[in-house]
Amino acid sequence: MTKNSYDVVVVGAGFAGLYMLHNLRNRGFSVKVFEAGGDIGGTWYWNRYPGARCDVESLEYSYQFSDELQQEWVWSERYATQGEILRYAHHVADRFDLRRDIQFDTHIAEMDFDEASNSWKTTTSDGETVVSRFCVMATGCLSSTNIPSIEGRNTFSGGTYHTGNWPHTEPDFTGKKVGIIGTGSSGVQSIPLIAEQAEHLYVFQRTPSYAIPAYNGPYDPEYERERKANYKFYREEAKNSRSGFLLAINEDMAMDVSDAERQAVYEKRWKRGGLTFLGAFNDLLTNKEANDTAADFVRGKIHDVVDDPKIAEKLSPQTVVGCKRMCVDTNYYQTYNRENVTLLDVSEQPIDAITETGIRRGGIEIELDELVFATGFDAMTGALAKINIQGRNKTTLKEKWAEGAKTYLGVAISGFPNLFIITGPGSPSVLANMMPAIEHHVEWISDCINHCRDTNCNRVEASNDAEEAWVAQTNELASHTLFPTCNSWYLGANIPGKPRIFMPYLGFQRYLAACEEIVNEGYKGFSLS
Ligand code: N01
Repeated sequence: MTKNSYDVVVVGAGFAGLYMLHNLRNRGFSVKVFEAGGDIGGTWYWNRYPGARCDVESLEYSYQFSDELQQEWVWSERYATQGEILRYAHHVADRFDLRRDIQFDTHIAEMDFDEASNSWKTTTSDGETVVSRFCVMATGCLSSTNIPSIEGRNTFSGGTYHTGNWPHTEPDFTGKKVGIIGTGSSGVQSIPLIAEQAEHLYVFQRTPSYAIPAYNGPYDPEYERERKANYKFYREEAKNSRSGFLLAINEDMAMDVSDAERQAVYEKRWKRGGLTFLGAFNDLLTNKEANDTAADFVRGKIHDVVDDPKIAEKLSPQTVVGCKRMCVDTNYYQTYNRENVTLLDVSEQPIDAITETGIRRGGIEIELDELVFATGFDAMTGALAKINIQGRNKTTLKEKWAEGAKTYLGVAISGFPNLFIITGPGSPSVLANMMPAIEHHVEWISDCINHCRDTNCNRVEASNDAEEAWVAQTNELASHTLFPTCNSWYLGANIPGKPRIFMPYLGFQRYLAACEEIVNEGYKGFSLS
């Protein structure tokens, strides 16, 4: 007979689910992990589009819970490819013998809390049920793909793809007319490579992105040796930062220095490449005047690279830099100098419809053989919303979050006892380096479950008051920044009808301190019974 009762059920076998399993298992808990994909890896299992890479440096985008692991794994490049990151995930799963507790190709349909027994019943879409005292949602922040409802969407007769659900057999675009909708990070990474293969690539851009060159390349062995020798120091430094990675934020204010000094700082950051550009000055995300100087600098770089000034202008964002996540690119702007690439501005002239043979825009049909959606995700809440989660008093999470996601610490939800989320809305998650953010949550949740076992408690639940105060604080922190000024997925603004509420908690170090304090004060804001 199959076992159907566990201490903990974990949903998702990406980096969060894998470490959750390992950590709980080490503490003697019985754990069952369900994964919708055919294998481990989460984001890196699904996002296998051409050019998919991490925009955080490899030596930082990796687990630190095992020193042997971090010493033995050798990253080949500054920014690892999707394939290399997935190989790393496989190495972790093999090293810690994780697969035996993971059930693949399994979607979770329903989760119901039973108040009498203080346990959850989890039901798969095949009708299999398991019971557990605790559930941990490791379902990811960017895992529920968004395909916009453009008229005629399902009538296209060629191949259609979403970057976040890319086929395992690589499509061959050779000799094909390809259309791509979307110019966020996924579009920016895939467009240069698709353009190299396709006969012609049509890019449908609604809002241009700011992209900073990656200057990717192999790691200098000496740099890697030094980093690894001092990993403890660098990991601590990152924890004591705003974002969980080594952005090296310049404490100067942009408007306190001369124009020439400012330009020199931007130039230096630009030459280093990557997201550290945003750390050029301390006030880039709080002072619009300061931000404008960074925006002007990037726009100038776009004009330097793109031959046709009209195309350069269309590619130049007018929004706040960093308000949407910046992209890290390789040859993105250069791609628009190719003769087989056409940029179509759909903010000026929207798409009328997708047709059987292409895309109609302004009454003119652009014939396509293949269509790629690089249109992003229903971020942070989308994957949870797909599961019918029913807490106390038969209230569903969908009902609870109808006006916007509310959590305590981004980890727990009032009315949903014994349920935890890894990197949920209300935690730094997507505005931090995901790996330390995940590890911190896993360890915090595991400590909490362990504490419950030690103190014979059967139910852990966030109080409504603590949750309200946390949501207010999350919004308050965002209100002092420029983040709420654009229609980003951080606000849910990319999904029609989604309540507009700033979801990530700003400040990694501040967040870690808050979580620690809550534990030190006897799990303040939680009731344990
Ligand atoms: O998605 P996005 P993404 N008609 O939401 C456009 C992470 N990530 O998959 O801005 C026309 O950023 C939309 O236009 P607009 C990273 O955190 C990381 O690219 O809404 N266009 C936008 O251009 C990132 O931020 C890496 O006007 C439509 C695009 O689609 C996050 O994932 C790599 C449209 C969506 O951009 C999401 O990135 C990849 C419509 N109806 C992703 N609807 C790394 O490097 C949407 N768009 C680690």
